Amino acid sequence: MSSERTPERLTGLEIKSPSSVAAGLPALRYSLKHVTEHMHLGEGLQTLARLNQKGGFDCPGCAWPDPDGSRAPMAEYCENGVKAIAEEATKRRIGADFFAEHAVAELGQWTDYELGKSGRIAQPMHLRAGATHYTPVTWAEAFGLMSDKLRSIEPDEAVFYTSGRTSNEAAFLYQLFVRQYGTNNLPDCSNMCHESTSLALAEVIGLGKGSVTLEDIHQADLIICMGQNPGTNHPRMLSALEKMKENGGRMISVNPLPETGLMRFVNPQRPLKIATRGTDLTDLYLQVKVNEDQSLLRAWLKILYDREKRSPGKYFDRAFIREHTSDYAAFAEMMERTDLEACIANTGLTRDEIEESSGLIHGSSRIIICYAMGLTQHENSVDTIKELVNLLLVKGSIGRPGAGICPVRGHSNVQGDRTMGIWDKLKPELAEALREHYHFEPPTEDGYDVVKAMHAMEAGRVKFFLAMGGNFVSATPDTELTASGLRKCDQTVHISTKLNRSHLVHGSEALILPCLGRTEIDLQASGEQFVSCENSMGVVQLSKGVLEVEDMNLMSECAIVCELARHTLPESRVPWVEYRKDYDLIRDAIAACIPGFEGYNEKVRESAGFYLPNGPRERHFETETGKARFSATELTPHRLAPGEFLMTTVRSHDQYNTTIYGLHDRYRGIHNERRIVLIHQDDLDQLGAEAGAVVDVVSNYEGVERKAHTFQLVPYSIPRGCVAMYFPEANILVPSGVTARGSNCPISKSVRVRIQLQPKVQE
Ligand SMILES: Nc1nc2c(c(=O)[nH]1)N[C@H]1C(S)=C(S)[C@@H](COP(=O)(O)OP(=O)(O)OC[C@H]3O[C@@H](n4cnc5c(=O)[nH]c(N)nc54)[C@H](O)[C@@H]3O)O[C@H]1N2
Ligand SMILES: Nc1nc2c(c(=O)[nH]1)N[C@H]1C(S)=C(S)[C@@H](COP(=O)(O)OP(=O)(O)OC[C@H]3O[C@@H](n4cnc5c(=O)[nH]c(N)nc54)[C@H](O)[C@@H]3O)O[C@H]1N2
Ligand SMILES: [Mo]
Repeated sequence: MSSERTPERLTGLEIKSPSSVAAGLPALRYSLKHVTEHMHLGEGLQTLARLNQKGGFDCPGCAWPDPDGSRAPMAEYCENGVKAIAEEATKRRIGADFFAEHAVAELGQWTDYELGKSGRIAQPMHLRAGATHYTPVTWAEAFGLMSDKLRSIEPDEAVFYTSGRTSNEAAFLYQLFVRQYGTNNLPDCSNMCHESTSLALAEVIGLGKGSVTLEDIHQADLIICMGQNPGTNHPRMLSALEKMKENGGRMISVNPLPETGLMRFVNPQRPLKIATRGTDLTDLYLQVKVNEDQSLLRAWLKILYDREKRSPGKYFDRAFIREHTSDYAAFAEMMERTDLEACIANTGLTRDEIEESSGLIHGSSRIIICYAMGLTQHENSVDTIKELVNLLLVKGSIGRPGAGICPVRGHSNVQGDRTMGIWDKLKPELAEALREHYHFEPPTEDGYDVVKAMHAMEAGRVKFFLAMGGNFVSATPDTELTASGLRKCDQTVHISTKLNRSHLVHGSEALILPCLGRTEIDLQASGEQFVSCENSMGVVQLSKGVLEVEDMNLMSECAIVCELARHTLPESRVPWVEYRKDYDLIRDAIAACIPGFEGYNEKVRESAGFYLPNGPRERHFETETGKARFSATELTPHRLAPGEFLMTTVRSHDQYNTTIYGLHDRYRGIHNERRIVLIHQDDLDQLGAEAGAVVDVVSNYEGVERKAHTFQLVPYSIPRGCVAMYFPEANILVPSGVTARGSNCPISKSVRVRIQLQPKVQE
């Protein structure tokens, strides 16, 4: 078995009933367990106390904002934020001895969970061409190896990936270096995440980001939460939803799975409330079929449109439409053609459910739509997101308090990295700024995004791959193709905190460069440094680590980029040495090159940080028409062949993307196993299988059969014809030739699959 596949061993599935309530005491208990597993309790608690506090560090978990935009004392933390910190602040170390003991091939047989648990990478490591083991290397040698390679190839033969934890400062330097080196090959995790959002929203509201603030969430009349599992992935969002409910707001949840976190919440930070049964969050739960959200939105719009026609001005906000929007005629024409019954049938929901929810929408004037991966990772995602905006536009529900669009971001600084210019495209404004400020001619041609990079590697067009964080082989679709591509590179390099599969699926030669994490003190020649991040609502705040790391030979991400640039581009006039010494100078450069960062150094030192400019929030839409744009797109419902299922991939409650904290998915009642397929009981019966049956899952796109071996069926509340599996185990099934139209995002949330029962093994 090759090392890119997660080992196909079963670990002992236990099925319990799903939880009926999120957070509360169990969450507190589990977070403490994670802390004590990795750290001494005292130190652990001290670290937690500094989390998201004034002068503290930005939680490396999700990108949800802090209350009131400030890192107030006793700011929020959550079970999964605590796990993220414990994972990073672990006292376990791996270095020369560990890598001498374990060959790369052996480590390839470890599960992701086992790899992650090994500890922090404590020194730079090198895998020589043909070697079986990583061996220690000095930092100077490592920079020499990389710069020699980079100087011997064409810039477009190098690829520079970024995950979303990288700070603004490091991201700005990184893209500056890569562009001065001569390429726009800057794929990032965003290409697999909210790329569809960035594209759709830029086109229709003039900014590829959300328009709401945390305060807006509290004030909304109605929140529609679609394709998102905040109880697990953005737990601090639940306290905002709790406030919205206390203020009399309502919530509709749209999700094929009944996610516990969306139903009821007991706030662990309001001990008095723990004693009570908590807050009911969702008023109406719509278990839509996988990827039929666009049909649901279209059905709502059709109902409202027809009624508006009968009673003009009663259902739509005519004044808003007149003053602030364009392209209404094309939208109206599409509505005329829309067949409501067909839309309803596509969703798998009942007419009553759709009527009731459209009633809630009609009765609300301040509406916010929150959404995440359940909407962005499909072929039609860009269109679905435009449909979300159509709904907000007819209601005039954008650019005023309590209303707007809220794409909930993933990685804690994924939005900031994009703001800093990490993108396979170079905006003309940034090109101009780089030219003016640094006196070089940046490349103007688009580079590779994630999927293009995978295909270029596979075609042998990439010689050098550098990852600023992340786990490329496991996070990307089409695992075997990615792995084969990585193996064709001359040199693969990872700037990482923890061991992962991408260190084991490598080019002829490989390097691991261990870096400081968010939680750690970053000491440079001019003293202690801090960095900054942008959260999901466009607030930029500083982040300063608190832990000392004297027992590891680490460098900061900023310092690594400066040294790599200095070695690779000796003639560069960028002050790399000074930037490394004093991050204030990096921020001055950002202020000079990126709009919205004027006075960065002063503003970021204010405890609440600062908001970046946001046009849609002010009803200022910088689109081609100068207004918010209606869209008219085609519906593309799924028509499955007999025996086919539409498979969506989800995160368990015990993982951070490809980092597996544990084997339990407590809220969903699935324990001790990740190799599972959630399936409707009737579909299970139809397959002639029982709960726990062992199966292989197969997908077939463009004539390529992809097979995931050895998964267990779990009967679950999910629409018929749909199944769910965990990311990253199921990535092997996700094609890379078929992607989201326009954004090229992998279709991780709607893959057509077949299920093959494995013959029963005699016991
Ligand atoms: N603890 C923790 N926190 C995280 C992460 C983590 O892995 N662990 N990851 C971070 C990152 S990078 C991201 S992007 C976010 C991800 O946050 P989410 O987007 O919440 O993550 P997913 O688990 O991918 O799940 C999406 C939800 O969409 C639903 N869904 C699946 N298919 C469909 C569909 O077709 N339609 C609809 N309406 N719903 C669907 C699933 O049932 C699930 O509830 O979280 C961030 N925060
Ligand atoms: N099937 C399927 N595939 C998906 C998704 C899905 O829902 N389904 N989701 C997609 C999404 S939304 C995303 S964002 C991507 C995630 O893709 P990535 O961002 O590439 O993956 P992660 O698992 O978050 O990366 C984890 C690694 O980052 C390193 N790391 C952690 N902290 C730091 C740090 O501070 N600095 C540095 N330099 N390294 C650090 C550690 O070594 C760790 O092993 O996956 C995508 N893939
Ligand atoms: Mo993400």
